[in-house]
Amino acid sequence: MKLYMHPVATTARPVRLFCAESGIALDEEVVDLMTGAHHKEPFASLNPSRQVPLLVDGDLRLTESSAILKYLADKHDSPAYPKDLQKRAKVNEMMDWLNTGLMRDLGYNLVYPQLYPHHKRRSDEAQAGTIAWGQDGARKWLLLLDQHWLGAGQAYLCGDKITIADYFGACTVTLAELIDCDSSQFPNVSQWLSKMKSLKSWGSVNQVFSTMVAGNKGKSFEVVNAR
Ligand SMILES: N[C@@H](CCC(=O)N[C@@H](CS)C(=O)NCC(=O)O)C(=O)O
Repeated sequence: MKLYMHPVATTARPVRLFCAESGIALDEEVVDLMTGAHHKEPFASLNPSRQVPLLVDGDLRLTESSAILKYLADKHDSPAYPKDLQKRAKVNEMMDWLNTGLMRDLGYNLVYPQLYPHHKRRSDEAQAGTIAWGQDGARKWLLLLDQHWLGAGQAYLCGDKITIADYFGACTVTLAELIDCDSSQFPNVSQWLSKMKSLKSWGSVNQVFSTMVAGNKGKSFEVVNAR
């Protein structure tokens, strides 16, 4: 199995983390997003959406990090994607919530427009409006994550056991670190993230990401504030 990825990519990190933690062997190939390798052949034909991650398993070509996690968990019979219909539905719910809510506002409207030139809006007014929208949305989703999803005192997003939603969610939430956000203002999120960061593979999988976080510390960003 081959995973086309970039080590900083929010959508590739959960797949790599889950595989590392589960002992799933992956042949990894870096697609250098910084030099535009995803717009060039051979990658552009392999994934016409020109995004990572892409998993190739025999004749199967699979995009979408959420779908890749579910496929790999099923293929390897992982307890991190429960077979029980209702437990599985809750994991799916959580992953959709993260992907369509938090990721949209935190990633596409707040972090990416501030970090990546091709996500920057065309005018200062559009840029400021996008960022303000992202700040409001990200605050709303992070408060919900803190007080609703994790607020019941459970250890992980879907109960007392780690699931693929946690791998997915931890990599989405830590995106905020790239713009120097302080997660301690969301205490339940912070506690859960500490658990995720204590996984034995967290450090190695997130090495390049952590270097980028450290390099952005102290720079001036519009951040998320709980109030
Ligand atoms: N919905 C997709 C999104 C994939 C995605 O946004 N990938 C980013 C990296 S995190 C990418 O490849 N971006 C290329 C670009 O911005 O040009 C997934 O979850 O896999």
